[in-house]
Amino acid sequence: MQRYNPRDIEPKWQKVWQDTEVYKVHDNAQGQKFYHLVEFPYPSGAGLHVGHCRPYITFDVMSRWRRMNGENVLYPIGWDAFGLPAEQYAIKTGVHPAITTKTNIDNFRKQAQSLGLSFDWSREVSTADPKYYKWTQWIFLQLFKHGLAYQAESQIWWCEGLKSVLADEEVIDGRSERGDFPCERRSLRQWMLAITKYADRLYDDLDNVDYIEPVKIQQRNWIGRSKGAEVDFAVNGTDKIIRIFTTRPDTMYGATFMVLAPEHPLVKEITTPEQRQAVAAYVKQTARKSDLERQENANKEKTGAFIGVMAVNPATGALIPVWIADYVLMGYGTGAIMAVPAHDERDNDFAMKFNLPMITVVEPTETKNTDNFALHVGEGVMINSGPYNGMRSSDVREKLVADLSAKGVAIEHTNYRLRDWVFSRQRYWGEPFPIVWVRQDAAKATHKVAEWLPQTPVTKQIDGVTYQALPIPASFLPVELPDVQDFQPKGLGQGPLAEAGDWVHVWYDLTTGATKPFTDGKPGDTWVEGNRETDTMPNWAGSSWYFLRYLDPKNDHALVDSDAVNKWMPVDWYNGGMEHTTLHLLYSRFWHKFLFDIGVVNTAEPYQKRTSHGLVLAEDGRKMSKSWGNVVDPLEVVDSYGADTLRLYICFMGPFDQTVAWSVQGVAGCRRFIDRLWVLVQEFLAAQQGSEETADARLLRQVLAAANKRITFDVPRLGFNTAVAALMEAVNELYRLKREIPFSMAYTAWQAGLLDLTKLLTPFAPHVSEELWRQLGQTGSVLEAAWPVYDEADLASDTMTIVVQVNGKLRAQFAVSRSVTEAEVRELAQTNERVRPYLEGRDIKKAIYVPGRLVNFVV
Ligand code: ANZ
Repeated sequence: MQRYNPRDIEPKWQKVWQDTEVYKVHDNAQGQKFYHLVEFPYPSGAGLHVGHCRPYITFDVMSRWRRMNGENVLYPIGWDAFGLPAEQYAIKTGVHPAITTKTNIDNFRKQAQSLGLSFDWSREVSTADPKYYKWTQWIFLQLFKHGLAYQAESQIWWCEGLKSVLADEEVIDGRSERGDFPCERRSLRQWMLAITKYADRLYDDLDNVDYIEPVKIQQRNWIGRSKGAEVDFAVNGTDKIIRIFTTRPDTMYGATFMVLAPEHPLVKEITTPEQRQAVAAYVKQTARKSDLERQENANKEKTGAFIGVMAVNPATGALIPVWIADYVLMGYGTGAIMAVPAHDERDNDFAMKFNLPMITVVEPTETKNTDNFALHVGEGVMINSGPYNGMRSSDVREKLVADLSAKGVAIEHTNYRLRDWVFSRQRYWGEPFPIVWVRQDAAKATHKVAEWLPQTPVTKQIDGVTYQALPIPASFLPVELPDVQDFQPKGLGQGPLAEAGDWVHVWYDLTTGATKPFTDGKPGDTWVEGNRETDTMPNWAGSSWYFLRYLDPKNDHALVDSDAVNKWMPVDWYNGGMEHTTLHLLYSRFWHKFLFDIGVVNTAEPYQKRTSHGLVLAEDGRKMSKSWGNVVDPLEVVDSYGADTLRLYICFMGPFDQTVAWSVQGVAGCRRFIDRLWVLVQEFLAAQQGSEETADARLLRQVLAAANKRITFDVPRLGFNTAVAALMEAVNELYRLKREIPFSMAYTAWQAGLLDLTKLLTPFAPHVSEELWRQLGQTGSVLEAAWPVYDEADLASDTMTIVVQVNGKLRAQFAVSRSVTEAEVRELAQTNERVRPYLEGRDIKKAIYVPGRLVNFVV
């Protein structure tokens, strides 16, 4: 008997599939389109790991299953190839990031192919390829032209360890998401993208997509839309105004003090001389804390400092003291609040700690909570609120704002937690900006250049001179990354590109946007001296639109052809990590909406459905980590057990969305299953076809129909584990049945059954399926076979299995409809050809019938 040897089978079929281009997806192929997207990997030096395998394999299973069901499925892959590690490696070793990236990509591709993933490799994209980033730059150019890319000096995260600016989303608990270095707030001039202009649409359109709820919740919280009002408080004895944001203007009469964020610009101006020292000490103390720490501290003991001045409550005219405290964040609202200690918990803690007055203005309508009647955070009826007494707090909210607006001191305001996206990095390995800085007094752009200019010029000042950002028009893209000798960032505000003198210092043509090296000498009248932007884009740029490039990866004239967009968009199902919810997922929704607005795409949302897979932990239940030596290398599993075993195990390991620990036993179990199935088919192949096929094959059909039904239900619902369990059960059943229905007596039925089984197995274990398929005499590829159709009737429970014994010994078994009579069952049992030989020529003394189960002939 031929043994199962994945080491022979798998490379053999992988080569055949590659040569015959089975995975190539054609836009015009028959069938309903389905776009399955998985997050493309960063091609690190470490190669593919188990974390990649879970989504890639399970969605490969689903893609294959859909194809067998007649759908035209796009399941592409590419490389998120810009980023820090390649650059850090270059700093250490001097090897150019382009070289390491290429080596890593080649390695990843080979590894992915060895898992039997059905990616259409002809659509592969790499974000670091100039042919690709040409279009990333083109999108930036469009954002620039539409006024959505601008420069601003803002409080941003500076990471000394990475020598780079980071976006809020890239800093967790005050440390960099990559590298885990401490970060601090600095004021720096940066490129910004106006994602906040899309805040409402990003928020509201979540109603129109099918994302798992935690993703929607996290995005809504991140956008953090809250409706309220801004109210102006005059600083007593000065002409200064403190503007606050509140969601509870109804509690105005209870505002007994004010709190500014320690870094609020007014603090320096209005602090009284006596308080200056204490205030400066407090400001210094809070500067080191991240916003998150400060928010967490919100539950701990309050700290703060009085700045020596009083403000006027515009509703009551009362003078109230002004404090600073770290629980008020500069980055939210206006960075200042009116404190209402009777109705806000943090203000309440603060008032208790510093002995500040408290006035109750909202009385709960239900029975009073006597334990802590001083603090009531909900709604109720107004008291101590002048003309508003007796009204409901929810009604007062609008009325009070309207009344204060009439006096010019309040305005309705919706606040967002979302900030504009800090879009520049002081790094080498990223997309250059298609921007040249030119002295503003010389920047009289016309023609082609004028077409790409925003309404409001983007400018910056250096040593008292104003420079304007001028675009490199689309026809000159890409702006390729120049070679540099030294990849080391140059410290605050300067990336390695700043050292690429010839590349940076150019002549710029104000009519066409063409550039020439400055050393060439002035080319003509319309040319002016300029310096290229030397920051690069963050690694989130290329991934914000990659799913569009798969549709038309070689197009040199457009980002993507509109026919391809019409054919494939939106992505029907996107799976990826929860950690990308407020980074990549939000960024790409923003870019897509912008591309929708400028007519590049036809849908307001890029992804119709979003799911997320659970983590895979090491066997010891901990995270896989090199330092613990518990990392599972998927390729070692392929090497010792085969890719099909790995695939089955990844599906079988547990519910898709739950964290599971790796189990070597589980892997071995999956391999045993394939071995058993293999042996079953080999036994069948060794059997002879009988002269008569008399056995009732109904039970055989029932086993396959049951498995089919289960898999068909489970796979599109992410029930990969239960789908594999159904296959395992089916094989167990077939082993049982082969004793009752010998191959020779139901040869055709077994053949059909095993072919069906092979097809059911194909999405999960394509290599062994293909091998068995051919062994069973088929010519085409099982990958292109249609998913088997089963007959509901075969499943129906209106059948029962009758066991036939002769003198207590099992002689046959058959299925009959439940509606048959006892006499009919006896008749069928007696004439069954496996029973007949034992009855012929003998006297039947008795025939015992156990209804629905058994007939025993006593002879
Ligand atoms: C007075 C008040 C009374 C408030 C009351 C709440 C309850 P959300 O819903 O998250 O938007 N706030 C405003 N700006 C702040 C800042 N920069 N740092 C810390 N807290 C700030 O929260 C809005 C509420 O958070 C605002 O409404 C303000 O406190 C506080 F019974 O104003 B409230």
